[in-house]
Amino acid sequence: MIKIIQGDITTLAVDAIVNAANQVMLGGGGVDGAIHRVAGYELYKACFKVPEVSPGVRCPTGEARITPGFKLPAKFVIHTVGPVYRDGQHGEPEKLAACYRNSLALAAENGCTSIAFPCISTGIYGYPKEAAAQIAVREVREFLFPTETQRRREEEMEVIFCCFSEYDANVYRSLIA
Ligand code: AR6
Repeated sequence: MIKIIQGDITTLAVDAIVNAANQVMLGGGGVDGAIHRVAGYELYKACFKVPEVSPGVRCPTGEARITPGFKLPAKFVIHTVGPVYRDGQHGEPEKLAACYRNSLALAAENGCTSIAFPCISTGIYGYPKEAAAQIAVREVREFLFPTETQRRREEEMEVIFCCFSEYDANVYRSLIA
């Protein structure tokens, strides 16, 4: 099931909320800052323990890592790193799609039956909202209702697009009639 809500992702009592993090994974502005503030210092410590894959990089762009949610109502935080938008010709769509795919896979691996996404990359990283939403919806649909032989996840996973603004929520509503 796909749901669109407008609100603050840190208030959602779901199995996993997704964080639009950066490669260092130690907090930042935007939704990342909000998640760390509510989750508390334990989240910082858990992120710090995530091994670096190269100096200063705990999560490369497009990949995802999981931690507990600590003081959040959500059980887990899935940290993913969206692409910084340049012109759309530098692999940004593929990287953004990978964020959704890898986050959904990690949620499923960890037994989650509900997951909420913010509008990854569309804040500080500057990804155009409509284009980003199209990718988000396409990837979630592909995960929930695959066309080929893969398992349908429709009944196993509730996916929430948690939009901070009414504008963003309307962008998603226009894609999910
Ligand atoms: N709940 C839901 N959505 C939110 C919240 C919230 N509490 N707060 C902001 N948003 P951004 P990015 C929305 O900038 O573009 C950080 O510094 C916001 O309105 O948080 O992927 C990281 O550390 C927008 O729609 O993430 C990285 O360095 C969306 O979340 C960098 O920003 C994403 O905006 C990542 O930039």
